[in-house]
Amino acid sequence: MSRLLLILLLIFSPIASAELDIRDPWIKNLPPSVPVRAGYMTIHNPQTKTVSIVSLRSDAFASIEIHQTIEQDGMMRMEQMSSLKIESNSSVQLAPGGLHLMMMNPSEPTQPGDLLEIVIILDDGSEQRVEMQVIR
Ligand SMILES: [Cu+2]
Repeated sequence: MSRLLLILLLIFSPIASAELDIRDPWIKNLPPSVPVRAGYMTIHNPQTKTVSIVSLRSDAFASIEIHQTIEQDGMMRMEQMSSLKIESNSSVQLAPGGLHLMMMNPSEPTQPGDLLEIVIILDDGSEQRVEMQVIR
């Protein structure tokens, strides 16, 4: 009986699993006077096809953009990206100083320890929920 269950789990678990494998999703906390937060995570694509993140949303923020950090004339500045492509069997890291989520106008003041849910929308129309932890 348990062996049959194991076989069933092995057969069906890939279907039930999320398209992207999200690791260490976190948001840098800032005082309420600052109207944006930056969000970070490592995104792994375990699939055999390239997947793109085309938009994001959350009840906790007015809007969420994907930003990259670029150096121009010796100055670092941020630029919005229309989508974020993750190749098959590879990872993209969102980290301080590089790619990040720019999360606009929190609906409530954020505090370290808060868990805020966001929804990632992929180019095939599917959605994936991610809980991000606010860290000091
Ligand atoms: Cu930004």
